[in-house]
Amino acid sequence: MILTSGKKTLNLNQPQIMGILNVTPDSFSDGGQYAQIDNAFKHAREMVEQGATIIDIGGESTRPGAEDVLLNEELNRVVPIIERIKNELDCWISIDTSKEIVMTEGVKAGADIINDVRALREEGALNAAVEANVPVCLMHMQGQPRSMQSAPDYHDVVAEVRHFLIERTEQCIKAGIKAENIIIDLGFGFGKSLQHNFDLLNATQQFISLGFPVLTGVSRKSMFGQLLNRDINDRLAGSLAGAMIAMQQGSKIIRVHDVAETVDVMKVLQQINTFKS
Ligand code: PT1
Repeated sequence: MILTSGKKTLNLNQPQIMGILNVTPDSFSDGGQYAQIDNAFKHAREMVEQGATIIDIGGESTRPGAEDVLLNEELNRVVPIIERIKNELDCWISIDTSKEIVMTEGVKAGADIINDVRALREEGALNAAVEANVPVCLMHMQGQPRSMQSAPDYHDVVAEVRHFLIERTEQCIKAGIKAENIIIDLGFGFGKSLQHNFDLLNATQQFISLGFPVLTGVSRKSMFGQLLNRDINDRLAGSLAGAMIAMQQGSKIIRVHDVAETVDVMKVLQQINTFKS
């Protein structure tokens, strides 16, 4: 299975590591805009050197409790760093946004993938993604970031998330997104309890069988905080175990903070597995 964006290709017969680059104001020093871009760029370069083949750039925090961010603020955060990475690094760039205009301007600036935690359900987003004609990641979320963790509720979490992703991929294909450009994501931590998250992780294979590449994002999330009683900077071992469980079932894109360590896990798995396409 090969993912294509413009002239670039990505081999999904083996897992690819997506490095997380947050460009929200609290993520980097406030030594002015140039210093922020420079710090973000150095972080991206380090992740590529460690083996990330995709850098996921997000200017809106979607962590539980996060507030919305204004359009111009988000654009000012993401466009300059996309341009710099496009010019100076050899990797794919993913733009993590739900906003139509950020999708369009992000792809214009050099993004190769649109990553939308709201699965193109915001006004204008689906149309922007069709026009952009690049791969898109469609994620499941119950509720909205600000309040999604207050009372996650499912009768059968695996069946319901699967049903959502089947319906949403069909709607997107009908609207003009190419089937070969669709990536799906179970949405760990997005309106899910501890048990919901682990039930989904254990059911990854049931999503692989839908025929779309599966992206897994569990890095440093509170599912490990709760299970292991670890704060955010002490969740590496849990996150690596989670990444391994996902990769073993066939997840092809792993979204992480800790690139070098996750690449090691991937290589260990590669040595005992020929990854299925
Ligand atoms: C994700 C993801 C994302 N996660 C995709 N994009 C975040 N495709 C941002 C917690 O429980 O999984 N897939 N973009 C970050 N969001 C969260 C959510 C961070 C929950 C932390 C938690 O701690």
